[in-house]
Amino acid sequence: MYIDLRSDTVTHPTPAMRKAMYEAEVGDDVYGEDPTINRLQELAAKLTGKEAALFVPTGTMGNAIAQLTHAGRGQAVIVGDQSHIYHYEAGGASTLGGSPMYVVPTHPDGMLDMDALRGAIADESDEHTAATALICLENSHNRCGGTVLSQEQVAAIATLAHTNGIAVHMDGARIFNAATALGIPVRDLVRDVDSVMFCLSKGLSAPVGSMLVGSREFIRRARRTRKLLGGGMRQAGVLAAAGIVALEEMVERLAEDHENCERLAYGLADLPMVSIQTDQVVTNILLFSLHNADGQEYNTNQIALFLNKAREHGVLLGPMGEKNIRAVTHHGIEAEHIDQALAGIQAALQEIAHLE
Ligand code: TLP
Repeated sequence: MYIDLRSDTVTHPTPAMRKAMYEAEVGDDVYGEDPTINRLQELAAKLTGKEAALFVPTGTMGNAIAQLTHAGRGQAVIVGDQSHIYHYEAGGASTLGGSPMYVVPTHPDGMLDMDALRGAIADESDEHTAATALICLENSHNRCGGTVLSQEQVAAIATLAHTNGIAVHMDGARIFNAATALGIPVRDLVRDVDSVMFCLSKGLSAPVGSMLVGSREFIRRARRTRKLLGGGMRQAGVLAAAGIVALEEMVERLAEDHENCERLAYGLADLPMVSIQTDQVVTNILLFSLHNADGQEYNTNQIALFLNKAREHGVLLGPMGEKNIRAVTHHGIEAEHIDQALAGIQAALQEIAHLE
């Protein structure tokens, strides 16, 4: 059996979720008549302190709905150069919505560069530029290694945006991880943004689904955008039932994933050939890179070789960007699995060092 650290998306529904799914009361959600979906949406709105919520099939669709709803055709969306929205969502805002994406640098902690952000904001006055309608943030930040933006950092961006009449959307796929790491309620962390997408199907272990939250008026319009994208589901209460269990039972245990991730980070830091910034590891994601005895960093091909070796030793990891390897802890991964994973990674490293 593999120790699968490729992502927290690999988690399976818990027995409590399967039971809730089996027993779920359902109705046609396009008519707004699925009582289980309605309950999940109310719960999501309450937890995030927003007026309303919408159940959507995936995080990618949730982010696309937000961008298309906030920004009309020809209106610009500003995103970070390391963001999931920019790298891994097939350019949704631009390809589907006709919104140009303006890309600003991301700092190692996941924060957008404020000077670049100020420079990227455009208004209607110049006919050459697309006026900015939306700024997107990510918290926790995937490609930065699960780093967390504080409430103050979010507020700084939101103030700049709102002063300029621009909305803010947070890709909070792992917002409960971020809030857990900060030790504050999610609603405080998302207080200043206009909309948030968060995933039920990552660390929270539901099989499917994400939530989009915001004002009542925003969610009313987002429902139409969801329809446009083909995301209006019918008796999806069977899925929402697992989402309710995810929010009620799976949030508190995220701290365990963070402890295990830290344990992995310190174990990796002790291995020769591994470069890792342990102080950057604050949630359930870590990044590391590899170098040979001369200190030369491994390239993409060498990393692919290592990932295969690690697999042979029972550990599944994934590449992230050109030179990083990502590990993600999640439900089902216990401290003893971390120790086994470290042994497997060490063995894989020894074997590739011999190949050089
Ligand atoms: N991330 C996946 C991969 O796509 C990389 C993962 O394994 O981490 N926002 C963020 C920050 C994400 O990390 C992800 C998924 C999404 C959005 C998209 O969610 P889904 O997969 O539900 O479309």
